[in-house]
Amino acid sequence: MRHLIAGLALSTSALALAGCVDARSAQEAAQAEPTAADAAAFLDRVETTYSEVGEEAARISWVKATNITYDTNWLEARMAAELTEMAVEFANEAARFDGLDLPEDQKRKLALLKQGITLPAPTTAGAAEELAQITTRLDSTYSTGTIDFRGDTVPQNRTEVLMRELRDPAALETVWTEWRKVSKPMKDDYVRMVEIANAGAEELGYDDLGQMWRSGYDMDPDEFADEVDRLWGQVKPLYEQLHCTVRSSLNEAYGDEIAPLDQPIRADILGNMWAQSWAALYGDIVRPANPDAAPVDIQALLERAEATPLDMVRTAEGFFTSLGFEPLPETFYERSQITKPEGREVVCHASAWNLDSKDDVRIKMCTEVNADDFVTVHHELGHNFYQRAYNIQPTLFQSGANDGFHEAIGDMIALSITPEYLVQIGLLEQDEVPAAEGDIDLLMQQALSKVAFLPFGLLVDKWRWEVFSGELSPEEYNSGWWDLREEYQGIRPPAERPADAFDPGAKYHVPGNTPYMRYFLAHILQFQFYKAACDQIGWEGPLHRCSFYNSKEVGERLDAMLEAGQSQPWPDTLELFTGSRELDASAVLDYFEPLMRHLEDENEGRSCGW
Ligand code: X8Z
Ligand code: ZN
Repeated sequence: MRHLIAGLALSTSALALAGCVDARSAQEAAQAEPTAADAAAFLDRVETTYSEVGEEAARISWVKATNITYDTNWLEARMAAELTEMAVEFANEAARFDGLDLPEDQKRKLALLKQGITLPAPTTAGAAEELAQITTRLDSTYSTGTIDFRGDTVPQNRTEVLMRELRDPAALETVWTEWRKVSKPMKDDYVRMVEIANAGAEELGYDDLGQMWRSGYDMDPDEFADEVDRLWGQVKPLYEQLHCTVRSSLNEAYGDEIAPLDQPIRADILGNMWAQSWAALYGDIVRPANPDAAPVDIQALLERAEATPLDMVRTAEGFFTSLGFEPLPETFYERSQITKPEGREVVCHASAWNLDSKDDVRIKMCTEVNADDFVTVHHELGHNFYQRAYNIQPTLFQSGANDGFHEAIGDMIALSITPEYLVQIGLLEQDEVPAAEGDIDLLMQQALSKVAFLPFGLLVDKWRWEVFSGELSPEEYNSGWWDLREEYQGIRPPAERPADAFDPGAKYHVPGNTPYMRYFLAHILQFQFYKAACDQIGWEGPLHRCSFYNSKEVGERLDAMLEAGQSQPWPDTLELFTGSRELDASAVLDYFEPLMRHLEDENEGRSCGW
């Protein structure tokens, strides 16, 4: 799911038309001092153009993402180039109205035009085209990448399953290392891409692209950088406790050679290709504290119910409709890609789409029946319900309050997947609900996914910010990446990395150019939203036991937050739903409070840290 402006496309004919009109009016307008009426007319023209071309852009991207071929790559690259040129032209034109006394909504739209481009190109001839060819190539290289493993050719999405399920360190190291061979050839393209996009950002008045990305949060970009550090400071003690206990469990499972107690953890033994979620360790490596009251195994429940991927999506939709949201249109089910199709290359990384800014919403996933994907279908539908809610806004306000909000909605819903909720939807029997003594295990399971993610969510863009600012030279891209991985996550590669490796490229969002700080924010915000929803229903028990399934009151307030889209600064929207104007990780700490106490006890006497 891309940002509106970054995702818009243009057909040749539409471009010719828009280009003609743009050129003439820009010349005319440039001759006179712009007035408020000129600004209003300009914004009308931009919004009309974007809403017309947006649908075609989205359809081209959809066709490419669900069928990667030479031709669909070609079409997407051309579309992306045209769109970048157009967005840059609009951004430059928007600057002409700086200093005019305009209504708030118009000022906001003009500001959004200036900072809403993910990868700007400079106006130099050919730059947008070169940039688009590079980004299309990077994206396809990732999605069509395969590894050789035990005599098989394994596609990208199956490598993730191997990392989750294998327990032989040598095999894990092979899969992990092989997958990073796919990103090695991306390096030169990435270096060139950074040069072009930085030049584009500078033309638009930013120091570099990182500063431009940080400027999308209704606050000073430097303050935003401080803000994420402040949030990290709030949750870091919890992460350190989790790290300590998991390292100790790994040491018991694998011994001192593979998992020594005085070093960062080997990145390939954490159950995930990027060590961003450690949930796969729960059970056999991170053992239940109370085996008699162990938490429910979602995958086993889904299998017992013979649930298909489609059933999983319908269940997630059911949560939203229980809050009072309209059901998804039939076209959602006709047109979505729910499972990986045979016989063609697709982008498996999950995404949610808004094709026409009306009701043609879809997801694109390669869903498998497991607990991770059960959460991911909720995540993706969160995007779709957000998109549908803000379609009432003018085109330039059709986006999340900030990108962290967009990523947090479905996850906030998924936090409500409690044992009691599973009983309500018939996946679990009442007498199977684990006793309260099992809560530590339930929280451990959640922490392995949500708390383990936090430093990863933070560091991906810390790395990109350093790359964009030039603090890291191309020769230092990989070592700089591992410095951050060690500093924040406390992990290390299984063996020394080759000098020419480009390990950040092995994570989808780097070749895909999706900013990543949104996920860090979302991992804080989802708990803030969830706690607010639980307060709204008057929940008084432990936070992690709360489910707001069926609450029309929560639904109404959620809808109000979603409908606002990007029409006002995000603190206003946050206040609408939570009563607070600040990002705050204390809901994370509240949620995990019993686990934190348990971990502190368990880790007593251990030497934690790295
Ligand atoms: O990319 C995603 C979503 C699509 S927006 C599946 N996520 C991040 C990731 O997979 O790295 C969700 C959590 C973090
Ligand atoms: Zn998402």
